[in-house]
Amino acid sequence: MKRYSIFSLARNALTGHRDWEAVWRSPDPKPAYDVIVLGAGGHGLATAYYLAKEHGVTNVAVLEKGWLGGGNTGRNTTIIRSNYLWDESARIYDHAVKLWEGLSQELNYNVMFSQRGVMHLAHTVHDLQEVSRRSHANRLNGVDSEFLTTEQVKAEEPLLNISTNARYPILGASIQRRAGTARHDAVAWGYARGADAMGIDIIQNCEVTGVLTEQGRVMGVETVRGQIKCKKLAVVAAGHSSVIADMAGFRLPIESFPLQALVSEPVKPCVNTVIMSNAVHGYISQSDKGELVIGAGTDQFTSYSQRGSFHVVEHTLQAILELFPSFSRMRMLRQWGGIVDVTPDRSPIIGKTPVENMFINCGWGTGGFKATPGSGHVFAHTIATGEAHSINAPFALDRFMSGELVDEHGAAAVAH
Ligand code: FAD
Ligand code: PYC
Repeated sequence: MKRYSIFSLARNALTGHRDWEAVWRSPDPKPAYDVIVLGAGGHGLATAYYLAKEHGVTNVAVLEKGWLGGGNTGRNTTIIRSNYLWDESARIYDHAVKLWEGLSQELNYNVMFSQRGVMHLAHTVHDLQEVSRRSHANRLNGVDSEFLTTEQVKAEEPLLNISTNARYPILGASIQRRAGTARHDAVAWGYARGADAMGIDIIQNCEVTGVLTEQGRVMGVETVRGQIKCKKLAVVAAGHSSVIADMAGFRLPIESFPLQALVSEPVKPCVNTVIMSNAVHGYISQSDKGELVIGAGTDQFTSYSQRGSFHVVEHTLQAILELFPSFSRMRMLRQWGGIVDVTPDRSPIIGKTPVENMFINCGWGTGGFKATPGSGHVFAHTIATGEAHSINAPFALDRFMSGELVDEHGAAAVAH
């Protein structure tokens, strides 16, 4: 890898960056690959990276209809935590947190993982019961969690309104201190650079328009750049997963909804942790640039629009102002939406499909960013060996036939 001095950075800035070496190649597709990964979000790129790194599978193409990281990976609010209720979830999300802890070193790329803590506020007796039940369950699974009183919450976040006259007074909170945030784009870029360096072809502007099958087995894909054959196909298309499944002739228990977020103008550091509240229905953190990063639940209607409805933004800001009245004069800078793929039990689907050698990783809904490294890691194992890793075995598609659901509605923390 070429290194640049401060002088060459300045020279490049003044000459239109003409001499900069691209961080990854932009190859033409080959006629055939051992594995095609469909979707260059964080999960797809991590899958490709671990296929090469841990399984020596390098004859791989990652096909992306837009630009890499331009889907939910580049649109999310970057909250990372592993405080889910059930053992199965604790295992997969904490596997991811452990990988996050070493990811900047692993990729030699600063993903800005910041373990600033994630708080879940409790405003009612029911909230207190839910938060403490989950906290106990977390600790039994080796996932750190503490309970905070109202005063301890205030000490963490001095700007929070703890008045007992509030519509939803703050009665306490749980906090996971190993949880936090990371830089979303950097995760995609770090994995892309690492995968490319091991020989994987990342092909952007290459939409998959059809799945080729013969006698129930995947043979390749039809794309806007022609047909590409493959021995194995790994679909990691988030909000478009059911569109791809439809191309291959099967249905997924997935609904796609817009999920929105917004950021304020930058201000000096004033929010220390990530604060989530199910009762008022909003969450907030502060980026390293100083912007307040704000979001809430999904829109009510299924859609493939990456914008979302205006009243959801209004509702979200009302919720944030209940928690932080002093933000009432902040100005909002940007708002956007992504398309999230929601399963009936709010847990992901990772594993085989009814089509032989076609694998799927989807259904992360509003909460898959946090799982990116862990998801890619176990999915690569599943693709390379043809068998589920013990961590992703409970998340097979057939749980919707057997009824062995992993119900994480409560821990999803964002209503959907
Ligand atoms: P994506 O990044 O969406 O990647 C899928 C890729 O597939 C896309 O790039 C898409 O263009 C490509 N694709 C689709 N169809 C085709 C096709 N036919 N051909 C080729 N390519 C195709 N999660 C958290 O853990 N914490 C959060 O704080 C959080 N906040 C969120 C806030 C918002 C506003 C949104 C929208 C989501 C949030 N999420 C959060 C969820 C998280 O963003 C996703 O679960 C996660 O990023 C999914 O990653 P992915 O790689 O599977 O999907
Ligand atoms: O899963 O923690 C989460 C989350 C926060 C915001 C959106 N998703």
